[in-house]
Formats: sequence, C-alpha cells, structure tokens
Amino acid sequence: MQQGTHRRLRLGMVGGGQGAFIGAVHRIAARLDDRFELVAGALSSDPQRAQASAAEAGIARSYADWREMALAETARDDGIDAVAIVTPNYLHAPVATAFLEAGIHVVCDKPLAVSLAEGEALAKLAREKNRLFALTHTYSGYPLVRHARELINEGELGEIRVVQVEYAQDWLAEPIETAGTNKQAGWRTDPSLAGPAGCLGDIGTHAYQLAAFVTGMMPHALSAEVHTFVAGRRIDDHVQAMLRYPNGARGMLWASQVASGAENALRLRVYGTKAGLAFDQEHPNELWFTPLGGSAERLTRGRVTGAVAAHATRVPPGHPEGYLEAFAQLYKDAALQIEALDAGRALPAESLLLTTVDDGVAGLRFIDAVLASSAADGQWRAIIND
Ligand code: SOE
Repeated sequence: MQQGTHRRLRLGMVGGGQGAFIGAVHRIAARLDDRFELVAGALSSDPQRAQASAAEAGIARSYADWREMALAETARDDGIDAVAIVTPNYLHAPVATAFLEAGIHVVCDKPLAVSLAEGEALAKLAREKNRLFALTHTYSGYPLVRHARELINEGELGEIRVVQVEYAQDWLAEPIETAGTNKQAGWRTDPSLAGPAGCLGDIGTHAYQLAAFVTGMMPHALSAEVHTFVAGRRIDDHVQAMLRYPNGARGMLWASQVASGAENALRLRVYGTKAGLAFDQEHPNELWFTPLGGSAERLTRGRVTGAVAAHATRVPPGHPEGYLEAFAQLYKDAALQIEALDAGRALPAESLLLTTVDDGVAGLRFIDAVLASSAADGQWRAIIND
C-alpha cells in the first residue's frame, strides 16, 4: 500500500442517514485504505435526523440541505474534494449536478439516474468540468473479477460464445414495503423515488455491468420481460433477458428479488471456444477456469499472478476478502484518479478499471431497452452503445 505519499482526500456524503444501508458501506469503504476522511454530510432530508446521523458517524460538518452543502464546501479553503451520493435514485442527478457545477468530484451509487436523458447530461457535465464521476458497481472491485477480465482479454477463453449472468435475492419476496418500516424496501419499490425500474435498476444493472466488464463485450440487441410477482407492488421485482452480441455470441441475464432462499446470488459464467469460467459473488475468493475437455481449476485470490489482481487485493491468500474490500477498491481507484485530475496528470493505468459515468449511461440504455422490449411482449430491441 502506498501510504504516506498522499494527502488524505476530504469526502462529503449526501444521503446515508440512520436507517440507510449503503451509506454505511460507503463510509467504511472510503476509509479502508486511508485515502479519504469523511468531513461533511447532508445525511438526511430531515434536519434533526441529518444532525444525529452525522454525529453518530463522526462527521464534523453537518448540513440540513445538500444545495447549501455544495455552496458552503466550495467556499471553504478546506472544503471537500469529493462527494459520495447515496440517496434514493431520483436524487442522484440533481445532487451530482450541483456538486459537479461546484467543481467537486463525485462518487455515486447505482443506478446512475432515473432516465437516460439525465444520465447523458451527467456524463456531459462531468467531462466539461473535468471531474471524476465514479459509479459504484461494487462487484467489479473484486480481484478475481478483474482477473477474469484479464483472462478473457488475453484470449485464454478463445472467442466468446455464451454469457450467462444472474442475480437472485429473496428479500422482496413478500410485500414488506407495505408495513412502512423498511426504508430500503420503501423507496426501492416506489417509482417516484427509484425510477421506472425496480429489480431491473437495483440489481439487473449490476448483472449487466458485471457481464460487460468481464467479457469486454456489450450486447447490441435484447429481448426481455419484466414482471411483478408480489400483488400490489408498483414496480418490477423480476427481469429476464436474452442478449445478442456483435461477434455472434449469445447471452442470458436474469435478476430477481423474489427468488426464495437466495441471499445475494450474483453469478457469471462465460464460455469461449477454448475454455469457460465461472464466478460466484458469494464466494469471491475463488474463480473457476475450465479448459475445453479439461478439469476445472480453482483459482484463488492472492495466488493468481498479475498486476491487475494484485492492485485489488489487501491480505495474504486464505484470509477471506469480500464485499467491503471490493467496495473499498472503487474508492482506492477513485482516490488515484482524483489526485491525477487535480494535478493535471494522466489517470494512472492501475486505476482505469474504476466504473464510470459511461458505465452508468450503458446501464440506463439497458434499462430503456428492457422496458421497451417488455412493453412490446419481448420484441427484440436494439441497444445503441457508442
Ligand atoms: C439491494 O437489493 C442491494 O442492496 C442493492 O441495492 C445493491 O446495489 C447490491 O449491491 C446489494 O443489494
């Protein structure tokens, strides 16, 4: 770890107050490699809750409003370098816009925004302002996911033929949002807060991004169906899609939040002309590689060689690393990029696997195509990637 040579970057947070889940994950992840200190926050739209949440998290400067925070932090000599946006989806774009306009780097939770138009505007603004816009597609922070990408990139699988990705959870199998006590379920199933995509936006976009990240390929067409199993729910809780790739490969993606018994079962299998590989998020310290006609090889974190996996790992082989470290990897890469952008240097090569605003735009294109296909009873739709 390269400590000591870096100034600790000052981070602010919008959202993530008491009762939230992902805010606490971002706080741990940002601090894990000692590259950020959390100094400011507008943690809740309720001023009292914002204050209490900031005190609990040890955040010195608490704001009742994120607009006020963007202005006040820009005016300070010791204002924040970056902001983490961990609000419900409908606020991602307005909050990110305010901080980018103020010249502050952004780390934002997925999905990027609630519409493609909003997402494209964010991508444009981030480029104009020359600020970092990192999108936290956590699972691409795993060392073995990055290693899988390397293997494919180096041709170890041959020509890719089949991509199978799935993300199954069961926590929305019952209408838990109706009790009004589960904040997570509440906003994720409310289209005015989550946007038009439920399960599709919440975890379908993770599956889509993981497949694209590892294979280096984007599908150009899909046929899809979204479905709502739970009676009365106002948003999808299940999605399934068939994918076609420009090289002729075929793919399938399904994501469900009503798959009884499933915890956080994000799984990817990729088959090429020479070999196949399999990754299971619930066992992130191993990756299975099987050559055509050969026996399965279990590759393990800390034992696979190469700079890419080494950059994303922290402890020796056999000591499990997991979700928090994968999340921290995104913050580590973000810190490297913020330093480079602020110094007018090229982005460091080892940081380039960080998921960006463009990955977010790709996710929104996927959402649009899925919803259009589903509304047309599964008709094939083009996905325009540029
Ligand atoms: C809930 O479905 C959730 O917390 C997602 O919102 C996250 O993005 C995913 O990482 C885990 O599950």
